[in-house]
Amino acid sequence: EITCPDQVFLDKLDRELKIEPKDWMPEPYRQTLIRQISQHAHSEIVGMLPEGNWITRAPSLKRKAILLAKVQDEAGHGLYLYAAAETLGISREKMYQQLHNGKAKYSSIFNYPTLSWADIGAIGWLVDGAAIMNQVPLCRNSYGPYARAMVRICKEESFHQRQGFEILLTLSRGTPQQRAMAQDAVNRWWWPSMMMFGPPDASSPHTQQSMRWKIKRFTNDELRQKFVDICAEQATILGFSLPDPLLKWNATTGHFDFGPINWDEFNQVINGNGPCNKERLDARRKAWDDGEWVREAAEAHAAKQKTKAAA
Ligand code: FAQ
Repeated sequence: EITCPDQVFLDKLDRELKIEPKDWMPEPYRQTLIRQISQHAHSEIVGMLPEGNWITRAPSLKRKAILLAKVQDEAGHGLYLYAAAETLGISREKMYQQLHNGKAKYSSIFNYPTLSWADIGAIGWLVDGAAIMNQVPLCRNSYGPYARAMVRICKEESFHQRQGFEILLTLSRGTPQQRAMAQDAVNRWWWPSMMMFGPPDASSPHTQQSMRWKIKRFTNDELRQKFVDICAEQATILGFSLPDPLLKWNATTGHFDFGPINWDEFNQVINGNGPCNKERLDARRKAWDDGEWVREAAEAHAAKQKTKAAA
């Protein structure tokens, strides 16, 4: 009996088995994964820049060591994810090229500036909080190498979220100036964090198919709602308000209602016109150019080793 490869593929999805690199898979499934995993990797790498901005100015040696470790974790996440994308047949050079020439996206959130130390707390609490909400279900996505990479990433991400919450809690118990600085950071990061989940389901071109392929387990709007519900409660513990006059508990739905999101701003940012898009891409391109001599030296060394081994 001959079974079609697409039947084997669909049967695996049905039975919650993982698709592995050497398995047959439909070309659009492969392309969707390459798109999503590479953009996710780029987000981790570009995401090092806004926080990197505060490493030299962290308020104590302990805060500096923690932030340094967090930013290094993000480099690691980028590397696991690039490695997972490579198993789908795309080279790392090609992915970097797509980032540098603006073809591949990275998360909109990293195009906003970090203006004060409190932004490091707000990023940890809200940006890492949103990242975890989106990434925990990705541990169960249907592509094996991506799902396995996400398990470790999520463990580290939850440490990141807690360190952000703790920075804000400390500031909330501080002087009036410190409380004001933290409230200002929360005000600026709230709406951009809501946009991290992507466009509303009704205007998301990829959600339906990705749900069918079990790449996505929840829709953008479902995850956004879970995020609002958790943050609304945590904000009370922190003693900060969220900048949304329409945020309100709804006993009928069992969720918090929230006000309209500025999708115009989101579209501007993902089309390259956010406050820091140019600065972020320039920094990545410069890092690539400055690293040229390292790549050349590594290749020369590898070639020499190969000649030696052959001799
Ligand atoms: N920014 O149809 P959909 C982190 C694009 S966390 C930019 O909904 P999809 C940790 C989307 O790519 C951040 N672009 O698409 C960290 C598509 O464009 P395309 C990274 C966005 O893929 C914390 C178009 O809009 N996390 O880095 C955004 O089904 C702190 C249509 O959208 C991930 O990448 C956006 N916010 O759903 C690091 C998670 N939203 O490709 C440092 C994995 C949408 O057709 C510091 N990715 N777009 O040109 C995903 O779960 C999904 O790709 C979504 C988008 C949910 C982001």
